[in-house]
Amino acid sequence: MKPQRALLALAVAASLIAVAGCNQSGGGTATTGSDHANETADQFVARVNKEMRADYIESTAAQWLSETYINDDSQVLASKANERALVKLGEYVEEAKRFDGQQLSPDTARSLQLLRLGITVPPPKNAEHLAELTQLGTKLNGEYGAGKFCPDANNPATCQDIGQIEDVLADTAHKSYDEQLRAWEGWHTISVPMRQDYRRFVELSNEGARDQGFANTGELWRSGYDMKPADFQAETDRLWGQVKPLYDQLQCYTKNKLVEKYGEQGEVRGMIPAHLTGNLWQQDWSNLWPLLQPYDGVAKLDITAALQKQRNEKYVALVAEFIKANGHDPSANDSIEIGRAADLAQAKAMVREAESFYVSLGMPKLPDSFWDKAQFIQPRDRDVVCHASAWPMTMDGDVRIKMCIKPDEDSYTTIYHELGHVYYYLAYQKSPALFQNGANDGFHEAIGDTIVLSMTPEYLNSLGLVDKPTVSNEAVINDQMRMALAKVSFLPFGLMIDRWRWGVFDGSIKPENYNQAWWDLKAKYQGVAPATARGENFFDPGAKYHVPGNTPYTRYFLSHILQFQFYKSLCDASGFKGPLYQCSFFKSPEAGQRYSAMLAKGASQPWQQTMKELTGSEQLDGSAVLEYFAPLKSWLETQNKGKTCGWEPPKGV
Ligand code: X8Z
Ligand code: ZN
Repeated sequence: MKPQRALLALAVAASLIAVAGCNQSGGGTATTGSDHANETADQFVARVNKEMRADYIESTAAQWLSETYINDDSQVLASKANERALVKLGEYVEEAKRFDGQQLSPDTARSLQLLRLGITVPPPKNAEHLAELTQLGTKLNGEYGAGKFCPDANNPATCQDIGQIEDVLADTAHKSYDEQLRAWEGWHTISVPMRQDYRRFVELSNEGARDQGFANTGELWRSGYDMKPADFQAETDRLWGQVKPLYDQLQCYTKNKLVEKYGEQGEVRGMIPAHLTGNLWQQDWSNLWPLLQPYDGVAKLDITAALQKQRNEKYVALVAEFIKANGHDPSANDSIEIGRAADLAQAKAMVREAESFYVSLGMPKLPDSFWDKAQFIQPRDRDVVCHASAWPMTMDGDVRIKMCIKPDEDSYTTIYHELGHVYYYLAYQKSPALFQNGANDGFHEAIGDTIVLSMTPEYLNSLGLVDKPTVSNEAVINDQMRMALAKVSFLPFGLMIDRWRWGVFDGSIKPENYNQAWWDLKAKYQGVAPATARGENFFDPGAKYHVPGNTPYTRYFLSHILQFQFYKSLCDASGFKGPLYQCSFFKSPEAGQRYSAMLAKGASQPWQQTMKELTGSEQLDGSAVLEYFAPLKSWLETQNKGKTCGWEPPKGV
């Protein structure tokens, strides 16, 4: 997702553009600055807030359609709506310049700052270039959503979409090295045609950034953190330095396990082969559980098996109902329909469970419109962007998620993640439009994940998803490993994507080196490498949603630090005493109150202040991550003793 600048950004979802509101309704032309030449700064901000709220509805609706019905027509509508929104945003930014140097109230000053910095795609002043930019953005996003690997180009029946490919990769226990490689390489064919469009997109976006007074788009993205862009970059380096020793232990343990299983093929010069982590991008290694589980036979943590069982029980019940109503067995077609009804019921039940967690903290139930309008499962009759997102459609209660939920652990935790965005939207929906955003974008990403950290074995057991937890050191290590495979593996990935994009935007990575630079960064940060040559005939960055979707990514790195800080504070608020990793603040109204108070602030003040109110500190700090994983870290160190760790870093990065 991309939740975010609600107004400035098509919130969430996928927008290529951080949009700010679009044209006036009623057929009038866009209001120009000259009509409002006598406005004070306060009046200007009040008008912008009002217009954004009104205009936002149209561009978001177009965006929603273009992602839930990918076709040429919906793409025209989405690009046009984004174009109008960006024209308007550019006008606001121009108009706001007349208040430069004036004495302003803190709220007005902050609003003007957010107006300028809350843009994801900066609009070029050249109208043709702006139109081209929005068209390319929509096209890239749609290409990713519709992406399929067709082993036999002449036979559409052989095509596999991302969901099918992910299912192959997820089954690390049963799929062979070659099967995994084929699936991984297959998905990376979808982005080959994006390369030229992406290159042009970068040129146009940079033109917009320069027109808005920034050196390039990357600098604009780094400017949204209430500190100097260079300081922000240094801050991310500092945080990575804090947690890298933990990651290195996990990387070493994983690599050696892969070598045990696959022999020489289990590593590439000390690095993990990119197709062997159970994940297309090596950002979450949960699917390597069968290989990496520390202690077999200690209480099972197989959430996926439990969810699949629930889904199958629903299917069986629906078949029985069908037979009772019709007096005969379902036909093949009926069975497909019944299967889909079971999928939908299961998906909604999973969302209900996540909702219950939030409600247990004192937050509201989701509105009826959510249940009517969200996309829960993948439609059968059209292409959609399956990548999960959460949407504040109207800034006034019509909140939705868009997912292709499957009965598995990944979907399950992603639902909790998406509802974090949704509850943020609901908490700040009464605020002025310009403040309807996260304290920073990392906060938005961290809300639901903080709750995922509260999914202890006890919590999962209370839902009937895992066995009754046993109390032992083995159980602790197993549980820590389960969390680390999702959270620790992610850390360097969260950093490297924008290290690549910042380089692309500032020109230090040239189009002719796009792929090389990508793999150099993956080697440097993650210690992963492709098993086969990935020359410049490929465009592997485009196979990761957020590149064609143009969603800044450092937010997720921040979130993976922040969520542990939030979790620690909410555990404290709930009165929990004990080792951090054992805490769940489920059913704690005290924690809920603290959390809700933070959410309601939105972007109305610098994030450091919001952070202080929740955690007592203004600093991002990786020490909560280290505190949480302390038992696992020493266990890994023991396991890795005498083993070969480390990898040969690429030259020149
Ligand atoms: O994109 C997402 C969410 C939507 S904001 C599903 N995430 C990142 C990803 O999938 O790459 C969540 C974790 C990282
Ligand atoms: Zn998100």
